[in-house]
Formats: sequence, structure tokens, C-alpha cells
Amino acid sequence: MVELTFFDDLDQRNHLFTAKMNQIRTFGNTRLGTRLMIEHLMKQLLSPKDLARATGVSESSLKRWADSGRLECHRTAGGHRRIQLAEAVRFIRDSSISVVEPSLLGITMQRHPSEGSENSNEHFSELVLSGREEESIGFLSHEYLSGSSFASLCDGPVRHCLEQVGHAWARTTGNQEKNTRIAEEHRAVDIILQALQQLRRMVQSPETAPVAIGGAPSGDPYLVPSLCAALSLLGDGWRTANLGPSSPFEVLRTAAIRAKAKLVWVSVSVDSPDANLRQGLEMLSETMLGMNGSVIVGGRRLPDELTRGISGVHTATTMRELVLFSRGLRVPNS
Ligand code: B12
Repeated sequence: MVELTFFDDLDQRNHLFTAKMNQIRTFGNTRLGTRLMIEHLMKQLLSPKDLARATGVSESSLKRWADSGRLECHRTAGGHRRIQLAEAVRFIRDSSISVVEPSLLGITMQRHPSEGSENSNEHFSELVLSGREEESIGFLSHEYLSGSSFASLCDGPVRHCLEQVGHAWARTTGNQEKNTRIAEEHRAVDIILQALQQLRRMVQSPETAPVAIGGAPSGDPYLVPSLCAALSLLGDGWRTANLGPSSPFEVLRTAAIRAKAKLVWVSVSVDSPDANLRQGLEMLSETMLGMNGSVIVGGRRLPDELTRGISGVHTATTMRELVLFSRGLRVPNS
């Protein structure tokens, strides 16, 4: 029986890569599904030539940087250099290099026409609300590759766009208009989830990174806030497992124990009885304190004062605050 693991580490990926290559050799590349699979896997490991074409930097410079350790690289059985997508992304961000051919990295990118964070929030909302899926996904990737953090993208364009959707929904009266707004809301959430998942693929934390786990409590259907928390922590060097919406406290607790988590986040977006929330948080905090870890809770519908007096439970209101708090806890996993 295959055991469920929370994390997909480099060894597993390389093992998967070899297994898939063997599978593909066996079947040949006549099947579309298999071809797509190999394309996907190939994009996770880049040759210096791919990265050179994607960034416009010369292949010889990249090889030199790879050999000096500035760009981390693995060797194939035949001795060829291969760079992980996450490492290529780190290198691009740290060196402030532009991406000229994003498709070679297997991602889409979209520049925004004018500078300034307000403009960029508005621009992203326009893209999402007009259903320009690829451009919306590409926009967040461009912002990330140009140096923005995941947390600032979640607190900025993502939150702003969904607030606009919520305001438009709240202003409607007629049934037909309401249905249009609901469709707009579902579509916007779908586009944003795709964009966040593309960002997620670009980063990989080392195996020694501390672990954070989280989700939204039972009955809370909101997908985006908990994914934002996972992404923000991942972008700041944590290994994360997002259990997503409607995750009972007991489930979060079990997962945290199993993964030896140092941090559990809980995102609250719907009203639920204070007593239930309090009881759940108390149980989580007791477990986490026993493992030298912490619980952090936030979200639109977190009642003020709810966490007062529960030791080991902290509150914050934004993804940037979550990241700042988490930095104080970061001790590598033993
Ligand atoms: C998308 C959406 C939905 C979708 C969710 C789809 C899905 N599966 O995810 C669906 C269709 C389910 C939905 C349903 C409803 N919704 Co709704 N929804 C929204 C919407 C547009 C976006 C929510 C979102 O994802 N925001 C994006 C996140 C990133 O932003 P955020 O939640 O503010 O999170 C930020 C901070 O709070 C913080 N944070 C969040 N979590 C955490 C965790 C930690 C640890 C920390 C530190 C920080 C933190 O950081 C985030 C980034 O800055 C909001 C509008 C809005 N203003 O948000 C309305 C909104 C929340 N919905 C609303 C309503 C009324 C409803 C319904 C009652 C509608 C209905 N009649 O059926 C139902 C109720 C569902 C339920 N079971 O309770 C109202 C709530 C009004 C209120 N009382 O507060 C809103 C505000 C719309 C409005 N303007 O009226 N909704």
C-alpha cells in the first residue's frame, strides 16, 4: 500500500521523473496524455539552454554560475546539468533578471502597464473580472518574478479583486443580476486559484525547512484564504500542507502531530459559535505547545477577543503579519 505523504521532496520528484521516462519509453509518445505528462515533467527540470533562452542570459554564463554554486544544478546520468524550476525562479528573483520567454519555464507571464500598487490591484481586478484567465495568471507570476512576495500579492491584488467581487454582489437586487454576480464570483475564485497554484509550483522549500499546516474550520467553505496562508509561508521558507476548507480541528491536530509541525494556521471566514472555535483552538494549542509549536489564527470572521487568554494561540490580520510572526518561530526541523 502506498502511504500518503504530505510533501513531495526532490528525491521523490527525481524518482518520479525516471519512472515516467521509463513509462514513456515503453508506450512511445503517440498518446497525447503521455506527451503532456512528459512535457509537464520536463518543464520541472530545465537545461542551462532552456534557462538561457527563457531569460536572455548567455548559456555560458549560466553554466559558469552553476559550476561556481551561484545557481544550484543537478547532473543527469549522462553528466548534463539540470536546474529545478524552483531554483531557476529563485535565481531570477535574486538576480533581478527579466524573463523574456516564460513558456520555456512552463509558465505564463503578463506585464502590467503602469507601476504603483493601487494600479496593480485595479489592473489585476480588471483582468480577472473580464475573464482574461491566462493574463490574470500571468500577471501574478510577473509580479512574483519581479520581486513581490507571495504575502503581498495575497494581501494586495488577490484580496482587492475578491473584495470588488463581494461589493458588486452585495449591491445587486434583481434575481437575474444576482445570478450574473454569483457566476462572476465563482469564475473569479477559479481564476485566482489557478494563479495561486501556478505560483505554488515555482517554489520548493528544502527538506530541513520547518513545517506549517493549516486550513479553515468545519463548515467554512472558503478556499482562497487558507491557500494564501500556505503560499505566503511557503514563499518565506516553510514547508506547508494546506488542508483547505472545512477541516475539523481534530484533523488539523492529527496532521500537525504526524508532520511534526511547528506552526498551525487557522483561517476563519464564516461565523461559527464562539464556543466551538475556542474549544478547537484550545485543543490545538495544547498539542502544539507540547511540540514546541504555535497556532496562529486570522480571517474575516474571527471574533475579536476570541483568542484572549488561550496560551500558544496568536492572531494576525494579514498574510504579511502571518509571515512576520512565523519568522520568530523558524527553527529547522530535527
Ligand atoms: C468568494 C466568496 C464566496 C464563495 C467562496 C468560494 C470558495 N469555495 O472559496 C462562496 C460562493 C462559497 C460564498 C458564499 C457565501 N458568501 Co461569500 N464571499 C466571497 C468573497 C467574494 C471572497 C472571499 C475571499 O476568498 N476573499 C479573499 C481572501 C484572501 O480575503 P480575506 O478573506 O479578506 O482574507 C484576508 C484576511 O482576512 C487575512 N486572513 C485570512 N485568513 C487568514 C488566516 C490567518 C492565520 C491570518 C494571519 C490572516 C488571514 O489575510 C487575507 C489576505 O489579506 C467575499 C468578499 C470579500 N470581501 O472577501 C464574499 C463574502 C465574504 N460573502 C458574503 C456572503 C453574504 C456569502 C453568503 C452568505 C451568500 C449566500 N447568501 O449564500 C454565502 C455564505 C457561505 C457560508 N457557508 O457561510 C459576504 C459576507 C458578509 C458578512 N456578513 O461578512 C461577503 C463579504 C460579500 C459581501 N460584500 O457581502 N462566498
